Amino acid sequence: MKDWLWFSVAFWHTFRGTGGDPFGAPTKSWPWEDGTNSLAMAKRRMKAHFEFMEKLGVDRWCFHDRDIAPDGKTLVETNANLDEIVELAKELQVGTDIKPLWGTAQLFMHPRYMHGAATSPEVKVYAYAAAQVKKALEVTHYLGGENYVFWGGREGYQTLLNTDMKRELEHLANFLQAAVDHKKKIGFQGTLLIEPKPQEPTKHQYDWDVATSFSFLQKYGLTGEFKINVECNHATLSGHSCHHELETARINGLLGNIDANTGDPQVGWDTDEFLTDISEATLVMSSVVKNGGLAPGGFNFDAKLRRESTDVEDMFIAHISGMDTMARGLRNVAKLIEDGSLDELVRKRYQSFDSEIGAMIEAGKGDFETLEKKVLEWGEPIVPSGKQELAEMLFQSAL
Ligand code: XLS
Ligand code: NI
Ligand code: NI
Repeated sequence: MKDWLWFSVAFWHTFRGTGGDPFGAPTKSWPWEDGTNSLAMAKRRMKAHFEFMEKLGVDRWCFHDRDIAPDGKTLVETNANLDEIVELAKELQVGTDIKPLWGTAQLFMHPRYMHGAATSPEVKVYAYAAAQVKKALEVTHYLGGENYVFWGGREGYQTLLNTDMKRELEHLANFLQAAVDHKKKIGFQGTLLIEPKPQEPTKHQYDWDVATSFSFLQKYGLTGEFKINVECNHATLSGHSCHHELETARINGLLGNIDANTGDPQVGWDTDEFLTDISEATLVMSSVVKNGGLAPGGFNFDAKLRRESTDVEDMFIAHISGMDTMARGLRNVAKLIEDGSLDELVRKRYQSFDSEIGAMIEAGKGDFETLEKKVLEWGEPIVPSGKQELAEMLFQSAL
């Protein structure tokens, strides 16, 4: 199980989540917090984070540059703060197997990014974002991180009336290409990942879903340099199931990482809940197994405690429950594979394409004239049952 399930703690939710929401004040008061955003506090928090990971037995973590260290007054000061915390994290990693699953730059919180980062109409903001990603790539590399994620947050628009979509997409593509170049320059071997999300906070984001992101990568010649980080809650927001997004990524050779969380279909917001649904986890794990695993990616718990969960113990319960759910999903997939009935049902459903004509079509040689002749010879096709209820029954009985 350990080979299949690489778990990661998301620093921003677990150590910077306050329990606040648009209508309510923060609810958490962790014993190590002093209510400031000082460098000393950032250090104490990082130590608490490592203690948490060690107690939990998880050896991967994910972070944004700005969650782990406070902003300074200038970029120089901000980078110096970051260096201090990264140095501490590096020391805390010594003698453990702990390292980042991925790092990323937070390009959405600061007011300078109100129009976007790489898609901002302001060239100075584009440059600032570049400088920030440069540094974030370097520290991820320094900490032995295995991947680097791009999730823009504000790379989209509220209305096209004031937006030049073509220019923004081209800027974004150039930005990502420059990130690839810098990655190679510093010798970072990790995978670069794009994390699709349809909207929120902007009305429309350019990386709407896996298929949209894939066509963007293709159009700008970036395939081969990027994989996809599928977040289940983002799938919900784009009107897809997580399974659909995972399969779309997988069959295109793009499945690199999973932000293992879940949303609420009745809330319509990235609620980032821990995934505890065994059926959902089984579908997720079936894609992972078909993908031959995710390495060097894994499962990042991009999930937060509910506002009402305020005990330190709840941090443990949430992560343990998230891990157990994925593990049970994996077990169920093993059961389904060993039983073989579901695979057999799918195989049978397409077996007419194993015929001579079917093979011809699959080889791209099914010309319309030949097929018309066949129809005249065969007559009206007799179409067999799709066996959907049987498929659902086989799936459910493995849970
Ligand atoms: C937000 C995203 C974010 C990314 C990292 O919705 O999920 O948390 O994973 O920037
Ligand atoms: Ni995410
Ligand atoms: Ni999200």
